[in-house]
Amino acid sequence: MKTRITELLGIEYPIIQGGMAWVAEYHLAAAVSEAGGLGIIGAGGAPASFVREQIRKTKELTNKPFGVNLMLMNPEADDIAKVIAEEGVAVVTTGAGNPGKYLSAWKDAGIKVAPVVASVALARMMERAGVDAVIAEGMESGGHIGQTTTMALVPQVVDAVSIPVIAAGGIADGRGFAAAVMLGAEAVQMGTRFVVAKESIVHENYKKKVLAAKDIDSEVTGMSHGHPVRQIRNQMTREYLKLEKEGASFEELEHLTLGALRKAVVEGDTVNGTLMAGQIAGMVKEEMSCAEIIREIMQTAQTLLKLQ
Ligand code: TUI
Repeated sequence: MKTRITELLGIEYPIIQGGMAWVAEYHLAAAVSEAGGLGIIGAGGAPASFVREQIRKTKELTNKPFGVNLMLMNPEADDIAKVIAEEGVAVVTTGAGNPGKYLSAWKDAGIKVAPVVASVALARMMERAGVDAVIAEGMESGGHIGQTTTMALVPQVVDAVSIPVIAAGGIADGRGFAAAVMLGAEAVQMGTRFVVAKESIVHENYKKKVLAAKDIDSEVTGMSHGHPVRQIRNQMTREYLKLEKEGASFEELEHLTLGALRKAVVEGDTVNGTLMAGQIAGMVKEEMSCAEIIREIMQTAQTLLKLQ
C-alpha cells in the first residue's frame, strides 16, 4: 500500500511503531523495520550516549529505514537532538512538547521530521515550521496524552494541514487501520500492540497485564498538574489518584512515579511500576512477531478498504 508516508520514509507498509520510553529499544525497532514498517527507538528519559548506542545497534540489525523518538521533557534533549543529526537516522519523531528549536539542524542533516501533535493549533504551527508530517495522537493512547480523542483529532488535523497525517491512539488491528485511512490518515502509529510483540524486551509480567487487560482497565494519572499519563490500573495508580484527589503537590506525586516505568518494563514490578498502555489493550490478546502483526493488519485493512 502506497501513501505519501510510505514514499517519504521509503517503507513498505504505512505502520509506525510508537517510540515508547524503555520499551522501544533496538531489538523492537529493528524487527518492525525488517518487517516493512518503521521501527522507532524511544529516547524516553535516557542519556544521549545511550541513544547513540541504540542507533548503532539498530544499524547492525537492519539496513532498512528506522527512526528515533525524542521525548522533549528529557533533560538531555539538546544533546540527543545533536546525536540524531550526527548519526543520520531516516526520521525523527517527537513527543510531549514543541520541537521547533531543533528543526533546522535536523533538516540540514536530511532527516525527515514528524512531531506528535495533540491539537490542530500545534499541527498548523509545525507545518509552518517545515516538518514533513505530523502524528495526530488521541487520548486513547498509553503514556503521556493530550485531551482529544483520535476520532475527533485526526480529521480536524487532516483538514487543517496539507502535509501527511499519521493517526495514533486506539489503533491495534486492521479495522483501526482502515478507520484511520477513512479519517484521512496516510499511516498509523501503534504502541500497545508492539509492547507485547515477540521481539519486545518488556518483562513477561507487564506483557501479561496488557494481554489480560479489559477495555476499562486504564487510568489517567497526573491530570491535575498538566502531565496526564495513561497506564493500566494497579496499586500505584490507586495510591497516586488518591493523593492527587487530596491535593498532593507535584513533587510528592513525582516521587511516587520516579523510576516506575523502568520498574515495570525491566523488573516486571506490576504493583509499584507504571504499566503504560492504551485503551486498546483490551483488544490485544496474543503475543505475535512484528512481521505477523504487520501482515495481519495489512491483510484485514486491504479487504476492508476494497469494500468501500
Ligand atoms: O510523548 C508521548 N507519550 C509519552 S512520553 C512518555 S515518557 C514519560 N514518562 C513518565 C512520565 C511522563 C512521561 C510516556 N509517554 N506521546 C506523544 C504526545 N505528545 N502526546 C501528547 C503530546 C503533546 C502534548 C502537548 C505534544 C505537544 C504538546 O504541545 C505542547 C506545546 O508546547 O505546545
